[in-house]
Amino acid sequence: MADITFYTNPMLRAQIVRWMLEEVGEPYDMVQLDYGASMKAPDYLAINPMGKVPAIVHAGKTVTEAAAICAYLADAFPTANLAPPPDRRADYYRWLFFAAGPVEAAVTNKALGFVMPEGRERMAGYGTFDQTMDALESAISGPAWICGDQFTAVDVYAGAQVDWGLAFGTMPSRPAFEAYAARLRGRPAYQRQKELDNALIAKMQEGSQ
Ligand SMILES: N[C@@H](CCC(=O)N[C@@H](CS)C(=O)NCC(=O)O)C(=O)O
Repeated sequence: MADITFYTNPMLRAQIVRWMLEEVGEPYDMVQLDYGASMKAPDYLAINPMGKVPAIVHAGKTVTEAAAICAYLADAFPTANLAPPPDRRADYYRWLFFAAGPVEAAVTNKALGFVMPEGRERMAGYGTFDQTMDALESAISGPAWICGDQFTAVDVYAGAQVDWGLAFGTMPSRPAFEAYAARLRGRPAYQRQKELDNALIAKMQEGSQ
């Protein structure tokens, strides 16, 4: 039995954590849940009271929230080199929290058709969708990664949002987003994640026919 248990359904946000686990390179056990019964069953609600995936249990500790899991794994396995040293984490924290808060809210609200009441942008942490996209673009426009030359957990989390946003048309196709996504898609861990999750999705779809 591995030290990490990964709770997933391969369709959506849990893919972010699978990618992070593949970047870390430690063994993990996987528990696949369905959106109906098992994700809302008492056993799993004891792990994540939201009844949502992803979650991990590592060495007896539970972590939920994809961004928190990415940051946690980077710290728990420092030899993977997926977090900057503590005194050089300004960009790392800044954009990790920006992606988990404003970006997530702006993209979800837009995809769901929520229209900001006129003049209420100041009340929303993300201001407007366009402002949020402009700020995100400023973070990912360098030649390499958000923290400079070092690829880190923030590239997995924010990067997954850009990758999915472009794939599903929920983010604008700007040249900087496309170039960043192309760099991410070249990573072996990204490719392993896609292979593993796509195989699970194909199996689920076979089962439902
Ligand atoms: N804020 C959570 C969101 C997790 C989330 O919304 N997961 C969705 C899948 S993408 C889910 O499990 N939905 C099932 C449900 O709500 O029943 C995170 O970032 O981990």
